[in-house]
Amino acid sequence: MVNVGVIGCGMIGKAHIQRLTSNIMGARVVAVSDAFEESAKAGADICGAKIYEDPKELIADAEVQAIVITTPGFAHADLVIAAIQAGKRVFCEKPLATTAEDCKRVMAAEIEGGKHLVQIGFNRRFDRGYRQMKKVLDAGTLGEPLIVHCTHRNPIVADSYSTEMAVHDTLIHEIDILHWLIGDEYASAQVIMGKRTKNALPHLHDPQVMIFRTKGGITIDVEVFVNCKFAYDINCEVVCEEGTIKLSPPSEPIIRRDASVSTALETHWLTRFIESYDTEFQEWIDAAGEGTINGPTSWDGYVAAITADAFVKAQKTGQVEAIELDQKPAFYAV
Ligand code: ISE
Repeated sequence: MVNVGVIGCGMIGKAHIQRLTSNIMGARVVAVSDAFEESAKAGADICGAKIYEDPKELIADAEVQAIVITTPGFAHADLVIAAIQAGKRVFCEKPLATTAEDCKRVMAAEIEGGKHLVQIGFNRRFDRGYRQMKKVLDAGTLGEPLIVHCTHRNPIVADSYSTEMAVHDTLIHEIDILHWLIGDEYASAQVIMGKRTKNALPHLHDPQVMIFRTKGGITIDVEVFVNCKFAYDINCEVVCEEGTIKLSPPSEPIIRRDASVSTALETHWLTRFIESYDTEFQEWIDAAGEGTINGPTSWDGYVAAITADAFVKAQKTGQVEAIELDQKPAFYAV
């Protein structure tokens, strides 16, 4: 049994406490912490855990063997580093940190400790559909990938959602999944700010088309449209030299009625990716039991941060911006 401490009991934190308590084998949540007392209590109520006001005390608790961090992004880096220094495995929701410099601090601490302890919550890598696509692409039967077309549509977002969040909150998933899927590195970022929907608040430019070029010459376009109204609609198609492959969503029945055919679409990311979250946590707990990490690393968190910065710059300049990574440390080579 792996004893887990959860720092951050907001919406996603509570969902993870629930899943660790009810769906995941071999784990139990023994401690929780949140900046807001009520949220901490709500989290503790799900699993009967003790509450820490100070997250650093939770990290130091000898009973806590592994840590989940779901606080707002700005608090991640220091907590992850504290967990590394305590020699504990840590699952940090995306983003690893809000700046590339902070990601580097985390990597430096992890390398100094000499053990892979950090996994980033890029849950799409655990989605059945993306995994099936990767298997086929890796087998090479379709030839080399040439173009990737994606849509990332949310029906609606909170009033506080900003134009930059289209990168940091939304595109960030494609930023992580696509370099993993096609096995290439990003070279440049560009954003096309086209015609705006009437359904977004004036401070938010919506939709936007994000364009990547990879070092290997692949072109990727991602439509980010967060007030699309009709569904939570995630699509991804890779066009290769000898065929194409398209992400299949979790299946829903096909209904024929009144001379038409229909299939329900998802309306929320928590339900669209629910299975991937369960798989992600089960594999994290299984790997923790074996003393390993089997998912996106601090390096992937750093790649996401650098790439997101280039896209935010491109939103402002309207130009093609370079995505420049440091040399990958040998520690993260596998
Ligand atoms: C949210 O934070 C997510 O992670 C969702 O997957 C994404 O679709 C949404 O746009 C984000 O705000």
